[in-house]
Amino acid sequence: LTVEAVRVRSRKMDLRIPFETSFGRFDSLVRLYPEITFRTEDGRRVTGVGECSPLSAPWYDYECHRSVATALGYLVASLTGKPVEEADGVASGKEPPVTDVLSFTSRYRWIVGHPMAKAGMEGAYWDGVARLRGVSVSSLWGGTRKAVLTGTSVGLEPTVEALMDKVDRAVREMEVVRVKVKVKPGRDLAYLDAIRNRYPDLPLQVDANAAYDLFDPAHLALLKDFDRFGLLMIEQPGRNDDILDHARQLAHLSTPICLDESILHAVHARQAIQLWKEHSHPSRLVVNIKPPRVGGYLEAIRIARLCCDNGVSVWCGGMHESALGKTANVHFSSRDEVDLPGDHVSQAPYFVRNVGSSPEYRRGRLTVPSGAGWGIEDLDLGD
Ligand code: OSB
Ligand code: MG
Repeated sequence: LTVEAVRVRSRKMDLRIPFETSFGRFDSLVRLYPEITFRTEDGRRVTGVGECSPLSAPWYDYECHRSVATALGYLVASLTGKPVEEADGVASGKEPPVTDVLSFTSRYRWIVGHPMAKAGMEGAYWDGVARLRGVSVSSLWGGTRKAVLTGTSVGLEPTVEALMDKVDRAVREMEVVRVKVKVKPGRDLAYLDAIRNRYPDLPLQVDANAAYDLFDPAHLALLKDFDRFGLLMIEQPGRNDDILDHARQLAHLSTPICLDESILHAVHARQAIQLWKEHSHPSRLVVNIKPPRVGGYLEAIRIARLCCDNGVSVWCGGMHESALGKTANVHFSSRDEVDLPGDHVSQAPYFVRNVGSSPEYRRGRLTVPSGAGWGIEDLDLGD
């Protein structure tokens, strides 16, 4: 199998409704799509496409669409014209096809960081290999689920009424199986009170995107107060680069802590599990696995297995991917370690114009596409 050509297309995509989190508010995003043309020994050609889904400025982490474009330049140069090992053997059961993809990713392993650029490129590899075999990426990865559960992520709103409007829609119209709301200090307790008053039993969780200071007594008191809302988890309350203090400073909370920004690879996951064993309990740790954040799908699968083996729940978060990236997340979520609902759908279809259809959605469940590759029949990336 040879990488014959790689090209990258990018599209600026307008969001239907602006999204606000503790780090900022945005109404459009640039998505980059690496496309690889592979040639087989017997002269067959197949193409695969992946998606890079950074934000437009380094809000969430250091990556943004400009840094991804720069990193992709190095990735393309490292891959072009080079042979990669022919994949031998489809994943069976729980085993991801590790050896096959390693010969591909090893070409660009020298590049430090830039996980979102790498994840998009690796996505193109998986799509291509799955197409070559005429199977879905989910089956290549050993996915077992035919459908995956989904919740939605509701952004910050300036008033309680505006937030309740969004929550009402998520529960009554979309019928998602759980709701996640963004929080930050001062925009938390009153909002959660309102949601719980109307929906006492709704599976509910919050995401702070690092907005709380784990050494500020007032912030710690707020987080402790969240316990009375019976939340599924508090996602990333503290700073990105501090797993240790998430474990130590929040051990007295009964609400599980979910790490998003803090987990960039399996080593971080192993360290988090170790710290929760020492200071708390693994059942009070949750990991939000985003393939873009961890540099690709193989690393995502590694983290999922590690967590599962240690009694840590995992789910698949989102980066406001377009239909391609979301579909890739759905394929990943079909593995049985992924035991909690993901952030796969939004209030209005995210983008004014998307690049293809999303997986079939009904009442909180998305069907895992069964066609070859990602299985998106009407994908249209333009030129
Ligand atoms: O922290 O999970 C996050 C969106 C962009 C960047 C970070 C996050 C999010 C979301 C929405 O919460 C996820 C989605 O609906 O794609
Ligand atoms: Mg998050």
